[in-house]
Amino acid sequence: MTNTITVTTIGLGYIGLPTSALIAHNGIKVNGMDLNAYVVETVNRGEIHIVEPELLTYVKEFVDTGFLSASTEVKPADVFLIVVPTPFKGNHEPDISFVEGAILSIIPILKEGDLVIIESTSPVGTTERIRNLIFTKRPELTDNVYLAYCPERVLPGRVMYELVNNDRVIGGINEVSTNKAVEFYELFVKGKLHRTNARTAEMCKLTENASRDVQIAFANELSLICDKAGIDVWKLIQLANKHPRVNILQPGCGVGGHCIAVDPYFIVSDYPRESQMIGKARETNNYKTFWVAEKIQNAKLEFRLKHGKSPSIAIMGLAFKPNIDDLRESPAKYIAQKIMQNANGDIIYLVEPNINEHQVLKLTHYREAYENADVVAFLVAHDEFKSLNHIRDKVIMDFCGVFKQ
Ligand code: SAJ
Repeated sequence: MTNTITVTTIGLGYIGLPTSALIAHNGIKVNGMDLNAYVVETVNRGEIHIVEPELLTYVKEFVDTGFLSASTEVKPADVFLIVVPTPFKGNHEPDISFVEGAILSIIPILKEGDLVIIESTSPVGTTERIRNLIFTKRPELTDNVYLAYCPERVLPGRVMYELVNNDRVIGGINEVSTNKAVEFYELFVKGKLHRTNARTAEMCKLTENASRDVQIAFANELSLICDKAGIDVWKLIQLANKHPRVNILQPGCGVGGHCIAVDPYFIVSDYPRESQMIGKARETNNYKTFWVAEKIQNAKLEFRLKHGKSPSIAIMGLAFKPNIDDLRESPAKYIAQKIMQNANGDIIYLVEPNINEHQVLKLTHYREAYENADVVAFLVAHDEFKSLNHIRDKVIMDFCGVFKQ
């Protein structure tokens, strides 16, 4: 495959825009399509609508040089990359309507020899369904259009580096499709490209995140056991991990984000009988969030019994994981909301050092909240919190290992 090909990306979000910018950086003309006119206008001005280090520099440079452009309509191209969200409906069933919508929009402009790649996280069998959809609507293209699944696996905050350097798993609907997709990724990926079939590639993405979910659930389950048994879970895990073949992850206040707490349901909803452990891990990690909220409520009641007044409470951390500002799907934010709902006029300090100002939530500086509150609940192990000294006369609830040795 040569750099004279053109690419259309559908979806200019957290993955679609960085991927488009990177492809443009390799001298390939890319048009990104997004239904959101604001996103399209922003990109065409050489600006970005998401927070991701280095991305702005790429977008600005390649919009200026004409290699990257955006539009609200799909443009004909040689390669189509589908990078739209796959949320779930009620009942935790995957919703692939955005992927189907994207495919329906390109079917009329597909031509012989085109390559279509789905990157969106998808339930097993999606690529085969998409193949049937394309070849039913355009039977003359049967076996003349190539189709493959290639999941992204980048970590927000490191996207521009990981898009280039991570290994990729690529599975076509047939061998020739796999090979065409590999040739395409070779143009901009330095990591290894691993060939497989579409079903395995789809399951691989789900497996990666389900595996992490199960491992975190194990750590969270240990934290519940240790709380009852009077054992310091952080010390326990540290000691158990001294075994050369044991590597336990860290407990926290639940699992958040848009991937690990979502993707396992894509397996459970299609294979409910078989996926007992994967389903249970989801339950355990969700339960941990409820448990933390209950613990804080109980600490509040105990304080009231002991001191005859309600405590002020500091909620330390709102993001879904340490050292980021992303509050979406955050267990800590859910816990904060629960505590606020039951506040009855009590003072609650909300702390998130990675956010200066929030439109709805009133935030307090972490040092001020820590010094003033009677009960301090650490929900996210942000670096800032690690510099605080343990104060004896406070009720300190460390749910994320800020003070672990
Ligand atoms: N967490 C713990 N304990 C741990 C590690 C994480 O409680 O020991 C919690 C975090 O606090 C957070 C959640 O898990 O709430 C998820 O955080 P994460 O850093 O594990 O993952 P994400 O959601 O930011 O990104 C994941 C990554 N997948 C894996 O590590 C297997 C990333 O590579 C994927 O690209 C991304 O999901 C995705 O898009 O699927």
